[in-house]
Amino acid sequence: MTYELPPLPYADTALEPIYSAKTISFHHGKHHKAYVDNLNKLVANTRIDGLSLESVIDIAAKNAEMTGVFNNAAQIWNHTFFWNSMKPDGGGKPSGALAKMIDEAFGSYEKFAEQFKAAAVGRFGSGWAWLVVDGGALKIVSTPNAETPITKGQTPLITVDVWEHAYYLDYQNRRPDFVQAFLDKLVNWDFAAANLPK
Ligand code: MN3
Repeated sequence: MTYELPPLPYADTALEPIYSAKTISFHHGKHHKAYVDNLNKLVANTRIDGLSLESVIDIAAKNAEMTGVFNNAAQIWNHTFFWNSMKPDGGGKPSGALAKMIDEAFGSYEKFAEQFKAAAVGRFGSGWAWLVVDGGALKIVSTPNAETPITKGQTPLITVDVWEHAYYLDYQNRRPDFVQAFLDKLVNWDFAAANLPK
């Protein structure tokens, strides 16, 4: 098997009670793992088997007949990025250079949070909300299904998964409550700062 499920960057209980071990066990252990298992099956004995995940995503994004490969590879990448976008005792306002960039781009942290939440809640069906750097500027974007900013020349800083499987066990249909909790108590600004283009 070429591609492996990356381990979580913390224990499965580390985000309790905001994000339960039960949700993580399904989300990482079943959903994320299924994308890995599917990709391994799809690329077995093909010319792209063994390429980096980013290369597979890039090639598949440009080939209409590779939708299945794209969906599974991009979902692996997006989920790994999502796990790293959270940490125990995370959330709240960032500090340092990132805080200054957010103030400059959005007016204030509060305005950023409002727009990020609107992007996450407003994504119809399944997808993702992201804070990205695009052409040197911070932007909030949302992508449907497996789509990912890395195929659009954007540099992701953080993401929140708004597929129902990401929050249903803990928040049922209350996506806005999940996104608010993500911003207030989970988001890992150290990871976001480390992703800023040098
Ligand atoms: Mn998910």
